[in-house]
Amino acid sequence: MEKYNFSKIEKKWQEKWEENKTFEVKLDESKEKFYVLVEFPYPSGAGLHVGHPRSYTAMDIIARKKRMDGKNVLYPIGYDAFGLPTENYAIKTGRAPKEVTKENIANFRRQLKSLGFSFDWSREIDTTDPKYYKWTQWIFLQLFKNGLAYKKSMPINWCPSCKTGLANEEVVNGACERCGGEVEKRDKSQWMLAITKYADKLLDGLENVDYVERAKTQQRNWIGKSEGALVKFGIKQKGDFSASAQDDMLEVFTTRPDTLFGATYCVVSPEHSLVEELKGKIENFDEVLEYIKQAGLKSDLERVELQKEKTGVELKGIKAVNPANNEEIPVWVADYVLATYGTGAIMSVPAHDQRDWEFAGKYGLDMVEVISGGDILEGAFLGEGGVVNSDFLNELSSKESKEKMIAWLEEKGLGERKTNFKLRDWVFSRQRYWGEPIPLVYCESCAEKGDFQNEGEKQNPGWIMDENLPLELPEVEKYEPTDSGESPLASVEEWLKTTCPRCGGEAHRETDTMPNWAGSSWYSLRYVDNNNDTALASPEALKYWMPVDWYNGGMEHTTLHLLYSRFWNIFLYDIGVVPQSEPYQKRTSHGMILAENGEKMSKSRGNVVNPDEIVEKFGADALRLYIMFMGPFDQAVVWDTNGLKGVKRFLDKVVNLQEFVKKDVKQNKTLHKTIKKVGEDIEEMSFNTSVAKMMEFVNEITKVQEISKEDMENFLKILSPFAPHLAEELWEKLGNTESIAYELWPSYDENMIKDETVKVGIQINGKVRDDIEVPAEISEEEIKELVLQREKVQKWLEGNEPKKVIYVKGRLVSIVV
Ligand code: ANZ
Ligand code: ZN
Repeated sequence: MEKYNFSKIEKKWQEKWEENKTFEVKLDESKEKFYVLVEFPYPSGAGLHVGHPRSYTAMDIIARKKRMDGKNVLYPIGYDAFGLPTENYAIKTGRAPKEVTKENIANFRRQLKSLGFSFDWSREIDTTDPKYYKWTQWIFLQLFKNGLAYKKSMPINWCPSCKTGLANEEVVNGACERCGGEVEKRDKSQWMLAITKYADKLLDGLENVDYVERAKTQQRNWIGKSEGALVKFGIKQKGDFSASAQDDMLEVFTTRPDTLFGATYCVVSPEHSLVEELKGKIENFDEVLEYIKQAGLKSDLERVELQKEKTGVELKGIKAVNPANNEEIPVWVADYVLATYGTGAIMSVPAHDQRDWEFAGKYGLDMVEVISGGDILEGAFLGEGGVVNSDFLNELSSKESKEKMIAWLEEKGLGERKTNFKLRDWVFSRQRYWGEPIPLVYCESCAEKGDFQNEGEKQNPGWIMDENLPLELPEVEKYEPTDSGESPLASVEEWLKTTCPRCGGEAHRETDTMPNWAGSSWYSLRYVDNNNDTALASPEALKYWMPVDWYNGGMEHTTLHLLYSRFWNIFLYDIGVVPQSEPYQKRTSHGMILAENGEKMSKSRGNVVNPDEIVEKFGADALRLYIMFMGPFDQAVVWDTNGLKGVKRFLDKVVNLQEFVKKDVKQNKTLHKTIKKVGEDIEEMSFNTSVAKMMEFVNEITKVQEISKEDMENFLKILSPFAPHLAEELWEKLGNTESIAYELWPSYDENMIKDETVKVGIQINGKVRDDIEVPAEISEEEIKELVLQREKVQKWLEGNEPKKVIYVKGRLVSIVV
């Protein structure tokens, strides 16, 4: 039977919180601030997904707990609303993305409110609101001014079905992340952001923040700093020793200059310019060309896959000269060498590199051991060891010989020290409608005049900033990109044609828009002062609220969103706009919620659980509790609607506790333990164990049927972050008139949590022979083990196993020998 009308209660408290602005916060220097952040949702037409509340509930619990610790807590929410799904929907239905977004946001807002999150609703943001993207555009202009935005024609990932360029990160196993279609390469002039200039700062900054280790590791790997050297190999053509032929050089990047004497051949990537340059000299050019064609069909990922069998073709008629020993070695083209990394060419050291070892084995190429300690007939030796077969490096350690080789190369002009990064610059153009317009115009006459006023203009002759922001998206008739791949903005004549802000002459606007990642790269800054029209946020607000104290989000955002937003923040710090270089002090991550069959929840699989139904049937408190109780927060968990019944029963029992509130009841020890455990568990995000502990407590009170008012109140306080509606309701029923949300978190008494001990007698064959002092709550197993180990007992056993051991709780252990 229904114990309480949760729908009514939940609605009542949601309205009260809204009316009383319970969770709105102001800058207050007298109080310590705490900024809790969750990744704002993309307001899709499908509405909230049951995965959203996992992060939002967890962080709501933390926000509520921190409020009860006396902190001034900022817990904001907003919408990351530009992007493809809405745009694709607009194309299908002919409706304006702006309208669709408005509706979707309204639906998300309703759903979020129905879950009782303690967001400061006065700070809501929407990345598609011109008042917001005015500042996204402003930040872009600062990047441009400072020489961090440049236009470049380059092969981009092109999705023929979405008709748009994609960032590397949006290509998953050669397929478009959005539509799953195959991705091609296409040359396109793109705006790029020079995030690579911030590679070192992005790495160094990780030292000073508290991120889950796997997030740090993923960022480090993504940035991929490698220290090594560039080495120049001379190129010779068969029978041609003329001076010009000797000028050809092949430059390689290696992290192992110490192994140069072991380089027995070189490999260039299929896209390397050397092939074209030596066209006339390569004897098997047709074969090489065919190989290159085949390689072009593979994705980078397929090409570097370690398990895959390596293929290649020798460039016949060409030799490289190893600068260390002047030996002539073959040159190959192979697709396991990528054009986009290092110099697109390598020196191969089969004795000490696994890929080279396999390749050399397959094609019968030479192998020279230069680091001792392994067996190169068995496999490449990757370990450390003494240098051998290497002339002036012999006997040195790997580390010493690296340094010595670099010094030698630099002295002879044959190479230099070089640090490489895997990180690539960020493709910042999309040929789409539903994004922030890039506020630049192209002016032919300014390009010719060459009167450049900042780094951006210097790097991009003719491109002039339009500082009259926001530059609003114009209305268009059709939202599809043009067939040539231009953004639909290219067909809006009156918008496209404009005057140059510098010289007043004829100019045209950039028609590309910004990628979806733009708006989310600085949103944590906007929340602190979301209505500011003269700055992205005031210096005072930034100084008080930033950095975010605790940011929780998905692991899938570690290398994209998290890195991009750190980049923007560090940049804004460098130009004096924000007071801290790192935006997020702490970063944690939740595991996914899987569908009942263990699969990922997705619209296409039709297995998404809609929180609306759950709230209607079980209530928001039950949903919140269930999501927190499902399993360890950082791990994937499987949804089970039946599990909700259990937490619902628990809530019913909590309602019943009211009847057991009596005068003159002693303080409950389990409550003190529960207060301690729940408080500590929240800090550790161990929400499931704290719910379990509260359940244990409630079961105990249900059994003994008595609880003091003070204990009941304290219990409601620790329950309130998890089940805030019910906690408020019962709190009010106890006669309180203020919200429970700002009550101080209860303290526990050390003396009350100490385990009591009892003296237990030990009987052997019916006679008491010994006794032992143990914690009162010791388990049967534990006490039996302790007793059997005792010297006196061992003597009686005389090495035999006891026939029987019986434990009478708290009194006696009886052993029959
Ligand atoms: C010779 C060598 C000897 C190498 C050895 C390794 C071990 P990371 O650490 O990822 O930076 N390499 C360089 N450019 C490449 C490219 N475009 N495509 C594929 N492989 C490339 O790796 C650097 C190493 O990867 C370089 O050092 C080079 O092989 C290879 F015992 O040079 B090494
Ligand atoms: Zn001009």
